[in-house]
Amino acid sequence: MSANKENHPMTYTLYTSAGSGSFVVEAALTMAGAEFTKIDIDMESGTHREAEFAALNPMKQLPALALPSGEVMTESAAILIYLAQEFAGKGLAPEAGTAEQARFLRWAVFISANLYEGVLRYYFTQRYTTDETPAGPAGVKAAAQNNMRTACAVLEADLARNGPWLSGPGMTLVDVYFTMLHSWNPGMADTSAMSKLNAMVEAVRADAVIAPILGRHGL
Ligand SMILES: N[C@@H](CCC(=O)N[C@@H](CS)C(=O)NCC(=O)O)C(=O)O
Repeated sequence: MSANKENHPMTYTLYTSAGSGSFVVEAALTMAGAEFTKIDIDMESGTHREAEFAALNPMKQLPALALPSGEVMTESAAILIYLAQEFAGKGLAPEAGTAEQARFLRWAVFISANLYEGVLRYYFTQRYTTDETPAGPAGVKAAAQNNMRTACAVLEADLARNGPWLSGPGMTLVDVYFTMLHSWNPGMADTSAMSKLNAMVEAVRADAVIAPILGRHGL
């Protein structure tokens, strides 16, 4: 499982588990046409919490991506931004220095900070409270959903102004990133109030490159 700078592979190595946040990194590498190998981490049996993986990502989370240099990157949004820069011109993100790229960067961090974080608060509620009464976790879940609904409303309003995609005239990684979060949807939004986001998600789902990766991840 190791990735070290002395003895590193010449390609990217993606530590992955079906249905996890590794989906969007796999999508990015595929869109880029990058060579990569995958190492399956069995999250159900807790392999991500074992010492060998924890040495790569002390947060014990996926995705993790070993670069050809041997450097290991974590944090899905940072990985997407890095790959977009490494594979400029492959349609992963708008061109650097444009208004569209500013929106791409904004939404990549926004989705990570608000939606990914909201999903984690929803599914791993017990980590976010020391209140062990039934109301403790229930309140954290409800607050997470409220926050995600607010974030979706912000994105929906932006699509109304600049759509049909979140950045640029075509699909980029932020649309794929949102689609992943949307597929985990723990009641993140009133779907009738997000028709533009829903249409964007349908378009991502119909994309010939992305559809089979979504299928492999069961998303
Ligand atoms: N901020 C991280 C969050 C990653 C994350 O929470 N990944 C989940 C899988 S989707 C995970 O590994 N969870 C296992 C755990 O926290 O125990 C990112 O954006 O990459």
